[in-house]
Amino acid sequence: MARKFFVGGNWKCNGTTEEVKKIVATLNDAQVPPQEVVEVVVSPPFVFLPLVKSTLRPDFHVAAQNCWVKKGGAFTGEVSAEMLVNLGIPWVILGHSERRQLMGESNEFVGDKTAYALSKGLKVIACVGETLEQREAGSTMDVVAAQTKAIAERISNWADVVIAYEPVWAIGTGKVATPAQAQEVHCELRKWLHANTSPEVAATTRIIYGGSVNGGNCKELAAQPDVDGFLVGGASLKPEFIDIIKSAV
Ligand code: G2H
Repeated sequence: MARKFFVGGNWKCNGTTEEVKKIVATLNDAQVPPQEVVEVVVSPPFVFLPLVKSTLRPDFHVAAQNCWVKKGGAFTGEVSAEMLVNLGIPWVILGHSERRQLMGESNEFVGDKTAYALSKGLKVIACVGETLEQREAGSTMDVVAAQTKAIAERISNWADVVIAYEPVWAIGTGKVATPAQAQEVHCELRKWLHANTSPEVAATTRIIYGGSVNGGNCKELAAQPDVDGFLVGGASLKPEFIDIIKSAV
């Protein structure tokens, strides 16, 4: 089964109401390949989710950037999976390196969050990736495998998971992985899924690349056989996000 190209826009902690309306207007006006060819999901900060959901074109979808690890309650400042479902938000990004590094989210915590979000009916963009020190120490695949294993041990429904490989050294730095570097890790990750989940999961799970993707480098990355799309940060706030969506074809 062919894997449908997936392009996510992670707006991170950016935007005002006016800026969000402008980005949505640009997306709504864009001529892009049909949703049968490319799945587009944008992820604004929590506070803008209802606005974006209610104004965004219907062929694009919305993701939250995080959610709480279990049912809501006395967890000040958190947003639960149930709340996202209640708002009609279909996707959530979990385990982004900024949360792993800045908020201390462990592999196990990200695995628990992924399992809980899936159990509530959310689809998950699960992020993995190594730091520069880990890459230089030759442990890229060990790190990525351990992050993926913590998820694999807790879930069985891979149909609602997209894995985002985001090398930490490439995030927001302008230092994009080369197409060969991305392909190498994506291919190894797919082999890991084959050995540790099932051949079907390995063949069908989308593995997307994130880290300084822009309108200029997306085509070559998209041409790699195991790169099934992108998670885009900085460039998803700009009109060049449209060019990145178009790299699907
Ligand atoms: C990686 C990416 C989006 P950027 O974090 O998740 O951000 O494209 O700005 O490197």
